[in-house]
Amino acid sequence: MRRGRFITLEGGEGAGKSTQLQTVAACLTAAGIPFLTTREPGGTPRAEAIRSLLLSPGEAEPMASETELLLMFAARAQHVKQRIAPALAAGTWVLCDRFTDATRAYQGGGRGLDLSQIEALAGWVHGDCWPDLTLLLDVPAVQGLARAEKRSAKDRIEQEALAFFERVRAHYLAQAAAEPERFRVIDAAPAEATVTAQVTATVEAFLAQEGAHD
Ligand code: Z5A
Repeated sequence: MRRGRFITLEGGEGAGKSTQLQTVAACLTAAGIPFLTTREPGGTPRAEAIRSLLLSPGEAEPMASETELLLMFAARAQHVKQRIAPALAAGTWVLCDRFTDATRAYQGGGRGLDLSQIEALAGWVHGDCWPDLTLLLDVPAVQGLARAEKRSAKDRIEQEALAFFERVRAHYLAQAAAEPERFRVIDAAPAEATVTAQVTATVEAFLAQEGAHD
């Protein structure tokens, strides 16, 4: 049984990850590849409960950055063990909206937490279970925030200042530059149809590289 491939979508607020996840799904369906779609934080009932805790806004008690980091990894531990690793082992491809690169960008780049501690947690929680392909949807923070604001009320993290999201973006781009074999940077600023065309071409190239077409 050939292990499934693990594909993630990353990017700042309103970059279009949820929208483009459907594009990737359509490519896999057309190629006859069995896959599941999921998201982080979340992806299982317990991990979704942790997501609610992480994203529910304000209240009287602020959330410490360390608490936020550990909850992201608590949700991820559950998600990897219950859903991602079994699917990959069974030959099913996994298409996930965010993964540990988001922790590096938000808790490392955005919050300024120690990156070596994030790497240690990643090693403990998911070992060598890393994505095979990561699509980084890159959009200026101010443009992405405007899209997200139009769509829904702000969650706890979305209430951060613009400078936070600019640090997140810079960190994502640095990660992509450091791991060019895994990352593909997609210009997510143009209209949706243009972004969809870029994503389709990128996924098609990956499928060809993997010999994954029927
Ligand atoms: N987080 C973290 O801090 N650490 C971690 O380890 C993880 C996550 C895993 C929840 O993530 C939060 O958790 C998130 C990061 C943090 N922070 N916040 N804040 P999420 O992925 O569930 O939430 P999100 O980043 O806020 O996603 P989003 O705002 O839903 O963005 P999106 O999925 O990238 O965008 P979208 O829903 O596809 O599109 C947003 C709107 O723009 C929508 O109305 C679309 O129709 C529109 N859109 C999409 N593409 C375009 C184009 N090209 N042009 C114009 N309009 C467009």
